[in-house]
Amino acid sequence: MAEGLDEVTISRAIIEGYTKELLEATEVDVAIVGAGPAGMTAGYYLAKSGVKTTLFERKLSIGGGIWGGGMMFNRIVVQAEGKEVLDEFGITTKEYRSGYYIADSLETAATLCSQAIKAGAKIFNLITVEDVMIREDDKIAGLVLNWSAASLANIHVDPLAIRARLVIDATGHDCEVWRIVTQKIGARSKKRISQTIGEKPMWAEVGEREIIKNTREIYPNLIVAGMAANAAFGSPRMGPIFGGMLLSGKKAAELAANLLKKSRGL
Ligand code: 48F
Repeated sequence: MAEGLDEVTISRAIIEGYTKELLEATEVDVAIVGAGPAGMTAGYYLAKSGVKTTLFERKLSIGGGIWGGGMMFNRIVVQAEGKEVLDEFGITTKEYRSGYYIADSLETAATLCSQAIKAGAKIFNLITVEDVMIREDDKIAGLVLNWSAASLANIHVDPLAIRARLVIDATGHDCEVWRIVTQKIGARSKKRISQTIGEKPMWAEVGEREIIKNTREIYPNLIVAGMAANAAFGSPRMGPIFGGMLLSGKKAAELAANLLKKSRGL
């Protein structure tokens, strides 16, 4: 048992450890907004392939909509393709019927997070992305961040900014990053911007199919993934089937890795 434990030393360890990582996060290859299933899956695959990747999550807990499963029954369902991604993470699945697999939502959220971090992705919780930086040629160049708690301060607290070569909007049903882009620069942009449409009513089969094609670079240097992709392109929500979220995160990572390679002339 250690003796003479000193609270100030503990505090310094936390402050130094955290700020070192936050400083590292001011220049990244890929910044992912939202640590739900799509964001964490994208973060895992990108970090695994050696891309410097950071996730910003507004809430205290990561995981987004996974924890609650379906109507707070903490189980999720995936189809065969989604199961392959869960297998890659080592998450247990049980076959329910042919083509339907059940997983524990707590194991899923915890393992996606743990594997993304072990692969090298950094996750910052309690930080809200409140704006984007746009530079030459109307391209996304970074993110504008604030402590989520700043909104409780009842005064304007100015944010800080980080540079990112690519941004992935994995903010779920509200597709917040894309919404910011359409609202703030839509009319003024040299690029053609379609307005955010919002998701259509629940239709699992169509939603799961369309999410893959909707996962794409929606604006220069901005990829939409997960439910944000379906909300941005007006496709259906799909309820507690999660394969699409995992596959969308995986596709976003592949797209991002290819775009980075292209921009480096590889
Ligand atoms: O909502 P969320 O889980 O999105 P997802 O990864 O998965 C959707 C499913 O959970 C479910 C579904 C399955 O069929 O439809 O809903 O697409 O995770 C999004 C995360 O982004 C965070 C939010 O707190 C959540 O954890 N987030 C949202 N806006 C911001 C943000 C923001 N502006 N800054 C930081 N984090």
